[in-house]
Amino acid sequence: MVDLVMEIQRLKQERNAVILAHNYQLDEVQKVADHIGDSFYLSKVAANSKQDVIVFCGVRFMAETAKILSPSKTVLLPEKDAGCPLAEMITAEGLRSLKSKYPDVPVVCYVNSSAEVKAESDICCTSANAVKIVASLPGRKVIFVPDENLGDYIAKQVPDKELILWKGHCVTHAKVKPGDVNQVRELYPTAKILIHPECHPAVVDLADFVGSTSEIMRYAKESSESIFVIGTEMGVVYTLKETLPTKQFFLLHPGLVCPNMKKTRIESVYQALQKNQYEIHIEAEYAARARLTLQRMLEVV
Ligand code: CIZ
Repeated sequence: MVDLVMEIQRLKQERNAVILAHNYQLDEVQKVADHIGDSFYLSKVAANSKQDVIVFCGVRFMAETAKILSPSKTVLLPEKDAGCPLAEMITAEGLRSLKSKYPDVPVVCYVNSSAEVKAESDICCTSANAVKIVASLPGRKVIFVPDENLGDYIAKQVPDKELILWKGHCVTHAKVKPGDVNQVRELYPTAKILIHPECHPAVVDLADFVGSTSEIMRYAKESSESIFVIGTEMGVVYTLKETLPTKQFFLLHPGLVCPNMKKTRIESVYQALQKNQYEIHIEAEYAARARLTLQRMLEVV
């Protein structure tokens, strides 16, 4: 039987490739990755990497972001159907129609969006820098797409802004209800409950800490507490258990499993390197504008 880990290492050398894995990837994929992190961190790694080939273990918008920022590199998404329902909740046409109702209002798009939607926006953001990006814009009104839960969270952090929100949401984070938080508080009264801002506002209101995946991980590392309940995708619990073995981590809700993130298996990574699949191409028509939207974000944070 082929030792996939060894074969992946061999192909990586042969093809001068780097493997990037999002925090939400399966344990077996994180184990063969050269870098693990959120989409923003991984895109910066991709842009600065010396390798010719980037295998992006995540979902489509993440691999697209890496390609937009590194146009001369070959970017591979190991599972071609690994999409993001949230990113698919808005189209460029829908955004153009919203913009026509609010001329001159700047548009911030969450990184969970297609290249076409990015091209139609003024500046991009991730959950780690969304508050800073919105606060940096001139004027009172801001159009924020496509995650209305994250938008609601930002609006509360930047009260001098009026956010015009698109009605999109992450179907995985939306599974958590306030009752789930109350239940775990009873079960683990000393635990700190760390929640992603893609959860519903009524859930976010009950958190001890709200943050992106990288912020949740930093909080758990720096905290003097030892028990944590994690309100984001279960891949983060895997990384936390690996990196902080003396602390205890529990998943807030059993449904916090993104089926698209879990499509990528170690076999998919092997096939990606062996067959050069599935290569990301961005239409020239909107690649340059999408790059500007991402570069503006990089200038602020
Ligand atoms: O930006 C990312 O990678 C996502 C989708 C979530 C997060 O909080 O890291």
